[in-house]
Amino acid sequence: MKYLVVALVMIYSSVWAEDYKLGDITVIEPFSYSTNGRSGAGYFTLTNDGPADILMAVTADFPRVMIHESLMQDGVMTMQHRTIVEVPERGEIEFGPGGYHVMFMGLDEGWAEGDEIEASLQFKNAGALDIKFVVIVRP
Ligand SMILES: [Cu+2]
Repeated sequence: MKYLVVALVMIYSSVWAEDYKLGDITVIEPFSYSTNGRSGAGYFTLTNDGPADILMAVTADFPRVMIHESLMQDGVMTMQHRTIVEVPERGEIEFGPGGYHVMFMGLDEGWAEGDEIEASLQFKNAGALDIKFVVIVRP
């Protein structure tokens, strides 16, 4: 029974999530939450098995795409624009709710579960990595 559960979990996670690799950099399971609004956010875990690199930009087919970091300031959650994100040598960066995220602005229509949002991560050393954020329902 235990093995069946493990197998089902593995099948489930492989349906919506994919990893993307470029040299020493791996972007794990990029995802977004469904939205009816004019903006959406993208999340992933990024690991680096090599020397330090810099995430210089994220590009996608929306009017504005930025890297943001959510921070608590005087008890209020604010979003700050980050022009770059340093990727430490043999390190890991978490893009997730309440922290770093890719902000997509000026959406024509919302995102629904199962949509795939194409984007490209531009690294200073590694180059460009095309990924897809899979849209899931906010838990
Ligand atoms: Cu933001």
